[in-house]
Amino acid sequence: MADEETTKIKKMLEATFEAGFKELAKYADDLPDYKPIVDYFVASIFESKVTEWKGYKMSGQGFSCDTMKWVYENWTPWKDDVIVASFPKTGTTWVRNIVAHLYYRDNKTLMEMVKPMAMPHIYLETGIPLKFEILEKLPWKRRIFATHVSAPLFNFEKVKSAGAKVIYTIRNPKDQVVFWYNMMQNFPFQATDVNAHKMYPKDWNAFFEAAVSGSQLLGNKEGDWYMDNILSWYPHRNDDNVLFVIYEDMKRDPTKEIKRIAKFLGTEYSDEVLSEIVEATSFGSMKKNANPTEEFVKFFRKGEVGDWKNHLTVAQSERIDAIVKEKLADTDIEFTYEL
Ligand code: PPS
Repeated sequence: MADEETTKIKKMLEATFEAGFKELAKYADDLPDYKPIVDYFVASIFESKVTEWKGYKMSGQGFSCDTMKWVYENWTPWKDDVIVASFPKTGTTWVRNIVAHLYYRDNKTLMEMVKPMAMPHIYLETGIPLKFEILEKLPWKRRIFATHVSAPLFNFEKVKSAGAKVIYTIRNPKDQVVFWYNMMQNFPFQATDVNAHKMYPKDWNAFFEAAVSGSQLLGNKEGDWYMDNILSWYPHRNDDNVLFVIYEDMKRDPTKEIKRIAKFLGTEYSDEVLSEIVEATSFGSMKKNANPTEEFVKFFRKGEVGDWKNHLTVAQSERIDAIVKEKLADTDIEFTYEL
């Protein structure tokens, strides 16, 4: 990427993240200086740095094993905080938005705070720990976070004893890899960022290979892919404070699934209100309401089930079938590849 273009994007990202902080600062009296978070985050998007903890690795885009280790050891959630756990691109943002509507719909201020509560705050493992100091000063009683890490990096005991809840989302891996490819094409990696180019090649076939062979470091062990992330969370599926949600089920019957989430959170609403929430969290509404970072990476792409048929070769599709069969043999998970 040319220097001029890099500087332009850098400035745009800095301005976007700073604007998010300024927006949040309206709701708190004395926010600490947030510049170090912005600087860290922007640098990490442009030049990925591999971090490692317990044999699990993360690389760039604001994600850091150092931050996750800090979270594991030092951060305690609040009662009824929700953490949406997922492998990337499986419905995290949709579920976070549903929870936001269920939790905040009667409070205008909290609803306003949802949009700036975006990157670099939302993932437990993004940014630097200073962000938690900032979030603690804001006037919400229940927060909504996300995480992409494998379960061993997540402090279940602490989360449970604090009374916080976890929603784990699952989506069929063929649509997942297609979305992931499309989004990563919009990332402004530097030509010198060898690591990022190895993990996210421009060529579709090479990208597919990097994904399924576990070369992308997203809080996993090298060689582990999406199925290993599922396997790590699967033993917790029946924990009292954990709910598994399936993207394709939400597409098939959003009212039913939103009702299930509402019940899990203890926030039951009338059918009329639920249908308002279904509408407010539909793909069309969320796309219209996208924040600047989401617009930048063209985040709301299609939101469909089965788009993989336009991208995967027969061999690639069969490769995923074989991995799923091998890895998930001892689970009751069955993916839905078309509706
Ligand atoms: S991330 O970056 O990991 O948080 O991505 P994630 O939110 O998990 O997944 C992004 C995909 O979810 C789609 N999406 C939705 N689909 C249907 N309805 C709603 N409301 C919705 N919101 C987000 C988003 O468009 C990405 O999928 P694709 O298929 O690429 O469009």
